[in-house]
Order: sequence, then structure tokens, then C-alpha cells
Amino acid sequence: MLQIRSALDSERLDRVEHDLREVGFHIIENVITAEEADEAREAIWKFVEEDIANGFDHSYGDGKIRRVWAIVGKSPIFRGLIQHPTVVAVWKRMLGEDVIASTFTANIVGPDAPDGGWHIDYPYWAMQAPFPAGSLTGQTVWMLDDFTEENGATACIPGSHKTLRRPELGEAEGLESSVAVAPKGSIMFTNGAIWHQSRANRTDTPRVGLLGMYNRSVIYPQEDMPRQLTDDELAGESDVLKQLLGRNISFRDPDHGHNWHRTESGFRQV
Ligand SMILES: O=C(O)CCC(=O)C(=O)O
Ligand SMILES: [Fe+2]
Repeated sequence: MLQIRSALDSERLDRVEHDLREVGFHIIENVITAEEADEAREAIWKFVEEDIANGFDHSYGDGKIRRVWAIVGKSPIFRGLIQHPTVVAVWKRMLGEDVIASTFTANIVGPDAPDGGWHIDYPYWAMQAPFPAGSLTGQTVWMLDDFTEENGATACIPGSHKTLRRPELGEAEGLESSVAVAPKGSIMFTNGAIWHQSRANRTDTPRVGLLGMYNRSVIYPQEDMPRQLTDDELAGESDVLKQLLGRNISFRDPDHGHNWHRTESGFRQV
């Protein structure tokens, strides 16, 4: 089981915030132990096998990069990681106390995979530029393998989030990038607007990462987070997890919300 050792002290949190605003990313090493990373990695491989058996296999990048969706409902390990205090502290600071999760998936960059392509993350890729300044969303890259120069680590272009737009085709190629090299169990936080990609994997071993995105609470999540756990499954879970899954947004609650709902007999306000 996941051992929570320490959350961040306020000095480190200040540094993370500074880097996310000014540089666009920040790495914290060894947030979980190598053994915990191994356990999570093994669980992901089980899901891959299940996805293949069920016909839900999602791959791209010449079929060599593989995605596992909706992992939070699939194992208590990921219910723990999505609400890890270090992660929640960072995103509460950047995105508000009422932050929600937007998507939590695994991304597996297999042997000989090409680079993933320079991009920005949701909701920016769904938005017209210029993007609003200030953070709408942030990415959490959990490294379940050592990330190296050779095995498909994530690369970012420092400062590119400040352009408040997506890269033009080919534009990022000539720019200096920074590769997230760190031991398994580490996290890279990124500003969701930064230009980034997974690099090509030139080794014979898959590189497994988890991607946890967090949004300001008014932004519709990328995955259907509220329904990843049933009411029964969620009953014994923490308030933080309920919040992250968007189960505590009172104005959206169909029974107690303040917005208008369509019913058989017209619209009503509840
Ligand atoms: O797995 C990675 O290194 C990054 C992938 C990524 O940026 C994404 O899927 O949005
Ligand atoms: Fe991305």
C-alpha cells in the first residue's frame, strides 16, 4: 500500500509555483518509492491486457504508444495517487482550493516508438488562442520507470506557455527543449499550456508514465470523472477524492443546484 511520507513545505510549494508560472514545469524526485512505482506499473500492465482482451486497446504513434483510460476506478493504487497530498497541494495552489481532476490515464511509450508530437494539453487544445493568462489546468507526469534521454521521457520547451497559443506545425522542432530525466517514483508538474511531447523511445523496454490532469473547477473535465466510481464505491472514500471527481460541485448537483434543468414538462429551477 501507498505510504504517504510528507507533503510539501511552503518554501518548496513557492518554488513549484514560481517554476510553473515562469518556466512551465517542475520535477520532484522520489515522491513514491521505487517499490510503489513497480506496484503501480504492474497494475497498469494488467489493465493493458484487459483492454486488449476487451477490444478497448488504444494505441497511437505507429501502434507503439499505448493509453489506458479511466484508471481511478480500476485499482485502489490509483485512487491513492490521484489524491496524493503533494499533488493536491500543488494544484490547489495553482488552480484554487476547489480544484478538480480532469483525466487520469497511463501512457506507455513502447520500444521504437516515435516522438508523440508537440502539443498543449486540454482544455487549451480545445480553445482558440490567445489563451487567457493564468493557469486553467496542470499536468502531473508520474514516472513509473526511470525516465532517461533514450527511453521516451517527456520533453518541454521552457517558457512556451507564455505564448498563450499552440505551436505551429514544425515550430517547436528548432527550439531548445528540456527532457524530464528522473528516477522512477518522481513527478513532473507542468503548466497545461506548455509545448511538450513524449520523446522517441530508443530502448527495448517500454516506458510507463501516468498522466494526471487537474482543472479549475468550472472547466468541464476531459474524461467523465464523476462517473468513474459509483456512489457505493465512493461512499467510504475521502472528501478530497469526492471533490477531485467533481462530486462536490453544488451548483451542478441536479437536486440541489442553482441552474435550470430540463424536465418532461419544461424547464425548472431547483
Ligand atoms: O507520456 C508523456 O510523456 C506525455 C504524453 C502527453 O503529453 C499527453 O498525452 O498529453
Ligand atoms: Fe500532453
